[in-house]
Amino acid sequence: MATLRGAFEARGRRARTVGAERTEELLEDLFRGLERRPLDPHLQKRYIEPFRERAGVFPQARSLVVVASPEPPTPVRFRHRGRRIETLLPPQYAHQKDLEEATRILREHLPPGERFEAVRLPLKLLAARSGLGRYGRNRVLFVPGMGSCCHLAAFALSLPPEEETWGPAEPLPRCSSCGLCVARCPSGALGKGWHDFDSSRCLTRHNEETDPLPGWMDPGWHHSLLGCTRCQELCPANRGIWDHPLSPVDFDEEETEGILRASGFEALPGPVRERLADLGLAEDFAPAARNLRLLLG
Ligand code: B12
Ligand code: SF4
Ligand code: SF4
Repeated sequence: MATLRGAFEARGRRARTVGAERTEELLEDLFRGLERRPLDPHLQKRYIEPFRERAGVFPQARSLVVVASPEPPTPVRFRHRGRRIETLLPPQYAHQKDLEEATRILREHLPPGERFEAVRLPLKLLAARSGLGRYGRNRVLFVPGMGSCCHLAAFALSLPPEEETWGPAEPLPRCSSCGLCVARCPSGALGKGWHDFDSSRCLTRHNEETDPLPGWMDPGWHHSLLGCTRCQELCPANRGIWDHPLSPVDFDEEETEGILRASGFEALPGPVRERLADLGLAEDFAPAARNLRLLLG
C-alpha cells in the first residue's frame, strides 16, 4: 500500500508525519521563543494562546501529518469609474479547495475505522521541525518546489507515523547572502537578524482587521485586498513560482461598486459572493472592502 506521504505527493502536495507526542515539544519550543521575543499582544491572544488547547489532537491520536499545498498568488482585477485596478492576492488566502482536497486524500488513504481531525497548531514550526521546509528571513516557510507559495495545514491521525523526521528548524541557506525581503518591507517589520520581526508593524497584522489603521501607517503601503506581497514577490527562492499566478478573477464596474457599498458579505449578489468566497474573502469581507477603498484612493 502506498504511503500517506506518497498519496499527498501523487496529488502535487508535500507532507511529513511525526508522532502525536511531538505536540508538547512543538508548543514548548514556540512558547519558549515567544518569552524571549514576544509577539504583538493582539496576535498573541487571537492566534497563539488558542494553540495551548491543542484543538483537534484527540486522545487516541498517534501521529500528526503536516501538508503543504501549492498556492500561487491570484490576480484580482476591478473596474471603477473607468479605471482598471489590478491587485495580487497573496498565497494562502484562497485555500478552501486545498483543505477540501487534503481531506479527500486522507479519507481515500486511511483504512476504514481510522480517524483524523484538522488541528490548530503552529504550522510553520511543525513544518520546519518535521523537515517539510525551511524558514526564510522573511519569517515565512519555504517548501521545495513551491517556495513560499503554499498553504500549510495539519491533521491528527489515529495511525502511527510512517517515518519520522524531526530536528531543529533550519534557515534557508540563500538568505545569508540576500536580505531583499528586509529592504522591501514597507513598514520596517523585518529586521536584519533571523529573529528580528516586529509583528506589530506588519501590514498584515492591521489590514486583516477592521480596527482603524494606526496613524504611522501610510495608506499608500497597501497594495492587496488582504495581506501584503512585498517580502515574497521578488524573493529569489520564489523565482519561477511567483510568476505563475492562478487565473485572474475580475469584478466589473457594477460589481466593484456593489462591493464598496455593501453593508456586508450577505448583502452581495450570489455570483459576487461566490467569487469572493473562492478567494477566501467571505469571512474577511469587511477588511477586504475597506482595503479596496484604500486601493482606489
Ligand atoms: C499569527 C499568524 C500571523 C501573524 C504573525 C506572523 C508571524 N510571523 O508569526 C500575522 C497576522 C502578522 C501574519 C502574517 C502573515 N502570515 Co500568517 N499566520 C499566523 C498563524 C495563525 C500563526 C503563526 C505563528 O505561530 N506565529 C508565532 C511565531 C512566533 O512563530 P514563528 O514565526 O514560527 O517563529 C517561531 C519559531 O519558528 C522560531 N523561528 C522564527 N523564525 C525563525 C527562523 C529560523 C531560521 C529558525 C531556525 C527559527 C525561527 O522562533 C519563533 C519563536 O519560537 C499561522 C497559522 C498557523 N496555525 O500556524 C499563519 C501563517 C504562518 N501565515 C501565513 C502567511 C502566508 C502569512 C503572510 C505571508 C500573509 C500575507 N502577508 O499575505 C504574512 C507574513 C508575515 C511575516 N513576514 O511573517 C501562512 C504561512 C505559509 C508559509 N509558507 O509559511 C500560515 C502558516 C497560514 C497557513 N495556513 O498557510 N500571520
Ligand atoms: S528575499 Fe532573500 S533573504 Fe528574504 S527570504 Fe527570500 S532569499 Fe531569504
Ligand atoms: S507581509 Fe509585508 S509588512 Fe509584513 S513583513 Fe512582509 S513585507 Fe513586511
